[in-house]
Amino acid sequence: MLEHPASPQLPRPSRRLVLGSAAGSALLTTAAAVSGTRPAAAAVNPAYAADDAEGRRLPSDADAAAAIRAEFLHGWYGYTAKAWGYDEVRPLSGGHNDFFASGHSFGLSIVEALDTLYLMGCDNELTQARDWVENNFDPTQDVDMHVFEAIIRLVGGLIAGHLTTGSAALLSLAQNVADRLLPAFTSSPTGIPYTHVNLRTGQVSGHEVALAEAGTNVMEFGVLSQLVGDSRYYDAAMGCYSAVLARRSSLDLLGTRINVESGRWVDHSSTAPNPPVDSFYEYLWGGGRLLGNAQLTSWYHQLTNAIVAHQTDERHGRLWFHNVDHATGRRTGPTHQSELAAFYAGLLGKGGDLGRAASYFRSWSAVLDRYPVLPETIDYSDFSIVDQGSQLRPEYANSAFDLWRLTGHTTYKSGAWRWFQNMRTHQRVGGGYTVADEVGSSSVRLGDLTPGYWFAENLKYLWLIFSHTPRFDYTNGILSTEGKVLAGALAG
Ligand code: DMJ
Repeated sequence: MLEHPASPQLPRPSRRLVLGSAAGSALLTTAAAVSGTRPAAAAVNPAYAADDAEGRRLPSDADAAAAIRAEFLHGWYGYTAKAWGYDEVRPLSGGHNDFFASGHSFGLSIVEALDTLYLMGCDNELTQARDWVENNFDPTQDVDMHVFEAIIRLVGGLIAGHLTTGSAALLSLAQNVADRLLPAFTSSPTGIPYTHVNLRTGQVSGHEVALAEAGTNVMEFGVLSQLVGDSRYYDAAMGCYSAVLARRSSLDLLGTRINVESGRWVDHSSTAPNPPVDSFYEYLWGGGRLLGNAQLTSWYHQLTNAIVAHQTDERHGRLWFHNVDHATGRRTGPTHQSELAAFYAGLLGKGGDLGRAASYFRSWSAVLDRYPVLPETIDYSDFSIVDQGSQLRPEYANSAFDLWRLTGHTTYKSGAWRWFQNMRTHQRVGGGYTVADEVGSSSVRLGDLTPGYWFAENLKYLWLIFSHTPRFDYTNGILSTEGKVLAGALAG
């Protein structure tokens, strides 16, 4: 059983630049005090234009980047025209959606877009977005807030906004939200957070939490602790990880859902890398690298070795992961894989297993061969669709970016471009981009929502692959699970 590190060292930023930016503000770079290996920067050739390994023609990087930026702005203007100040736009009807709680808005899409606008050099749009957040974002609303979503989207978005604009007000808002979320951790007997906390009253609720919801916070809270010089956020996150790791099985596997008061597993299956446990593992690696925390890195490798040993499932030469009972290693559940698990190719690569990373990426590329866009859930035994929606998700592009950055291989650039073209062909509408309600073999039936994460993730990964922007440190830059740049924003 692992102990909580007695008094975790609060890591400090190793580099902090204050530079003028085109947006008329200062810019801070928090390069991590990183120990351990760094991925090599991918080979950069801005004039690249070639056939990929499958013989598909790629545009030049400059042409691809211009197309990607244009599509981001198409979505952005769709949101600003119809839903400005609301959480999310419904691009077909022109309506809007409250993401966190009905009747309450946090301008989620604006917060999600801040650092993307910066990286893409959309400086006028960034000024407008920053002004809205500084003057209108209200963290005091009487809302039972989903702690996980609030941390990755709002705290992370505000921090990334601060790091790319230098706005002290954005950092102050990030701390304000984090302070209101802290009771979820501090009133828990185990240190594993409740799922919800009321932003106004601090009242907590939701005592059975999924792993990703419990442990996707150390990157945002660690950086926040560094920036404001207050270790409470980092300590809360580390307390949760220690409590969860102490409950791993003798096989080094974790369950899926845990009671935060009793500390007992309520769902004993290890469902990695699927939701709702996915980003728990991502943050062990990401927190280790961003914060120079060797304990997190060690836990990442320990748990990943167990997942690989007990859950890999090779079918028709393709790599997948099946669920097992975390205590016995016995197989549970059907051969289903969520699209959200596609992020795991990139994580495996970042963790050093480039062979399995490439293999798992190929598995998802094969699904993309079959369908116009990736369905939410498939049965990997025959590629049939289990959940026919497609929520405009970024995970395949996330892995393409990670693996391109690690290896420079054209196959990842090519995969990203194909994925972009498919999204543009099938999910673009006059008012932006939208989810699909049903994916068929050659067509999709559209829904009516641009999820907030689309502004944070989908086109950011693509832009970083093709643009070679000087505003991002390709060697040391680190993104959160929500695509927020938490280290490596550079003056443009
Ligand atoms: C995003 O909110 C984050 O990437 C999260 O970790 C899970 N996936 C969604 C988008 O699909």
